[in-house]
Amino acid sequence: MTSEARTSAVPGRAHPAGLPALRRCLVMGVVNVTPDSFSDGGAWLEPDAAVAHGLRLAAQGADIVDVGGESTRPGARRVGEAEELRRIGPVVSELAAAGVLVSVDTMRPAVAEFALGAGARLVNDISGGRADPRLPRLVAGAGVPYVVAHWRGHSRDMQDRAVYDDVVREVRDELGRQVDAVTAAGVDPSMIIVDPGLGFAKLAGHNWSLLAKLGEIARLGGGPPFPVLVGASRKSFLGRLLADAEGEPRPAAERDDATAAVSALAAAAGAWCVRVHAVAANADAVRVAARWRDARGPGAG
Ligand code: PMM
Repeated sequence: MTSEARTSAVPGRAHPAGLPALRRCLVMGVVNVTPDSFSDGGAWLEPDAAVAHGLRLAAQGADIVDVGGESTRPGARRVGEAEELRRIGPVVSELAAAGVLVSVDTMRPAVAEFALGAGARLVNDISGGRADPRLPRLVAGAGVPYVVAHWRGHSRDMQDRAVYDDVVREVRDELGRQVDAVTAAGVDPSMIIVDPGLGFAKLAGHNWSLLAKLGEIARLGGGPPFPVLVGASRKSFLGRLLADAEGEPRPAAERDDATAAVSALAAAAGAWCVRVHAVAANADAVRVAARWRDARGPGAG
């Protein structure tokens, strides 16, 4: 047993049942089975390529592999349910059969239901229960962990909704109401993971403000803090930060070092999981952060 493979949770932090309880931030590797995702669209559209990629991410240290069949990049139109199912079906089935801990990235009950039946163990709903209220009911019935992200509307026009006076307070309040709604639908609060939804109805400055206040995002309602998932990987606010002298944003494929820096900082601040495209560097980053937290002692982050 390695020093991190203990069953005890990080003190004061919840670990949803059925997911690894490690003394470090988890790493979720991304497999987008889409032609049009902003960072890796088209790369894993063929089922065999997607499965091979998921297995590679697991071998590189992904604790969870997140499989999605619908792009949510700003401006994206929705894909049909049958097409989403066709994309993710064989990939979820084969990865789960190979022993990978699979999550399904979907807003659709039928897609989640298929994926759970095929062995997925976590539902990642970027709409946090808002796109289809039947999804939280399905998750409640299945008794699986549920990622509830802050969300204001579908990708097509979501950036028109990126208007805040105080982004941390408003995201916290709105996410709190989303959590109330999914618990009212029957989801056990101990199975909820919250997510600030970076880039979803948020401009660059909003994302930075939320990252700087992850602890506040975790504390919704009066109970213990919720585990927080952070999805910063390759997002455009990193490209903008690293723009060249002409102001041209750094391309998505060249944002992995910056992503690992965010992962280290988020994990040191107490994030429960980072969702990333390039697993190896981020798996190292969360281990650095865990050691950093240990050295700082109790009460850190
Ligand atoms: N971001 C994307 C997709 N799914 N899920 C969660 N929980 N959090 C996120 O921030 C998130 C997500 C968009 O990124 P991608 O197109 O590179 O997958």
